[in-house]
Amino acid sequence: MSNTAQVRNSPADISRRRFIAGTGSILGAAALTGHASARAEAVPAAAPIATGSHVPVLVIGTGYGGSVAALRLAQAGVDVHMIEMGMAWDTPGSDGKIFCNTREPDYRSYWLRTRTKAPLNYFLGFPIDRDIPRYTGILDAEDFAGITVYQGRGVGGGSLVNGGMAVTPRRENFGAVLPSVNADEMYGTYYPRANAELGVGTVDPAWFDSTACYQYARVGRKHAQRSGFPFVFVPDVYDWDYMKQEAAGTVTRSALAGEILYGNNHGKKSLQQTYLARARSTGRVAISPLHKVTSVAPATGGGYTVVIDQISTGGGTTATKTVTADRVFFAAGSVGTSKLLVRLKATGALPALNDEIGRGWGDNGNVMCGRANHMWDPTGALQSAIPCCGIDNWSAGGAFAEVAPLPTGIETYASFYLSITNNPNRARFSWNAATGRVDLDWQAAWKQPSITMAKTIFDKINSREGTIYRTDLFGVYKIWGDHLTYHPLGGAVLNRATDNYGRLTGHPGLYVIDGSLIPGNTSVNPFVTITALAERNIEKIIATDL
Ligand code: FAE
Repeated sequence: MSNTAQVRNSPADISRRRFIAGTGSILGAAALTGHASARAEAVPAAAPIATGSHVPVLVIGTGYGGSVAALRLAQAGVDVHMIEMGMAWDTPGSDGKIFCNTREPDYRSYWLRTRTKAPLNYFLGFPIDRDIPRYTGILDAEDFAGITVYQGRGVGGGSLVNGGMAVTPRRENFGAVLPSVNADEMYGTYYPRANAELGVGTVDPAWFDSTACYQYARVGRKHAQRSGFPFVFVPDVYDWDYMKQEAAGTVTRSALAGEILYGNNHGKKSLQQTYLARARSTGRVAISPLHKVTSVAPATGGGYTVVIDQISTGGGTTATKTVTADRVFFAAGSVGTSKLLVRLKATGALPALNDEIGRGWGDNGNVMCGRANHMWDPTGALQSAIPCCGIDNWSAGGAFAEVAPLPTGIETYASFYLSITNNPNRARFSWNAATGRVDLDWQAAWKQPSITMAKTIFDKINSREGTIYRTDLFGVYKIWGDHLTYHPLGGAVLNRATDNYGRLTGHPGLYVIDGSLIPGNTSVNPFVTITALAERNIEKIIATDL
């Protein structure tokens, strides 16, 4: 039930109505004037893989797991070829920029869609999606029956589109995150290694207290603390010194210009700047963008035959290549790896995979909501798109809420949150022979536990502050953003579908090394755990298998 009816004449309601009157026309106009930008063809990176070639190691995907594997294997003297279905994202478009802005999504924004599918798809009750040319854009909004799963597409995977929030789970929660993994090793060695390689840092608290661009976060802190919730700063891979210069007006703005979801042109240390740069500098790592793996099967004489479609920026197949590899690492992300393995098992290409393949998938309990503040609590027209803090109510209420930005460029009086919750529901991927697709049996109603957990925070804050939920951000009178996840996890769970280091059962030389190893929830944002687990597993694999 919404609080709106109970507090209809509250100051918050008045401030909201004034805000709507003042800004509705601006946003309405923005929503209605969507236009299609000219297309820019991608320039492929040097030497894409050739049909008939043989490689010692082939890595499917260039996100966190794949990048860790490539760097460490190359440092151990092994040649690696990485196959990436998305673009290289190293060439500016006609506007001189590699990535487009959240306020003006163009052909670069979405993966093979003709209309944007913004996670926050309404404002003031108006839909804000717009038509775009179909193109191999950076953000995939992949629809399953009960949920839309957002994923990064391109060299760098999710690091290209994510908020960079680099969070190590609290140690007391780790046993539930990865039950078969030694916590001492993770917290003593692999989490520190991952954080160092990713370039993780925390906002300067003194600057946080004074800068206009985090007023929204300070309002979030005030409200959390007044309701008795622990407030925490959250580390990030964004370059905090660069952000200070953005605020001072001495460099080109990125986080302070609303860039995030469709890529950051400056400031963000994506995998292209960290693991992948170091991997490439070994001279042993090659990457083929706009190449999609469609099959992996045992080759006669040992190793694996890998079939790869080369695709155009319109999504069509321009060539089909067959290569062989001694070893193959599945690093296509939770959804990508699960879909491949489920199909390859069901169609007989990898018959010895076990029945755990496709199981144990979770959404990391993601749910979003907004609150309408009083007029004396403005959240600021200038908002850094990089979140830097959260409300930790995990142990008491099962929710960890990021204080998230709404970087619209205008004052909204809104507080916005992405909550990670301890949702127990797990879904399964399965092969649908009739459609030739892999289905996921997640049900929309399975988000209810997440809403209940998030409400342990926001009902209390609303009650304390005399405020209400926003109802205009996810539809017409809809409070909860419960139709999506940014954090797919599971589908090839560690120590079930694989051994305790990611080796797939039944097929020696095949490994999983991405978010599909994690059984559905990390209690915080997942990429540091994905990276640290990959560091742990590849160390063991190099020591014992190669
Ligand atoms: P991922 O990074 O998804 O990489 C997989 C790669 O494989 C992709 O580049 C795919 O294009 C590619 N691929 C897939 N199938 C194929 C195929 N058949 N052939 C060739 N290539 C293929 O996997 N996490 C955080 O910790 N903090 C955040 O602040 C945060 N914010 C997020 C915001 C958004 C909008 C999104 C979408 C995600 C966010 N995440 C965040 C989640 C995080 O990015 C995600 O957990 C990791 O990227 C997953 O890493 P993987 O290595 O599993």
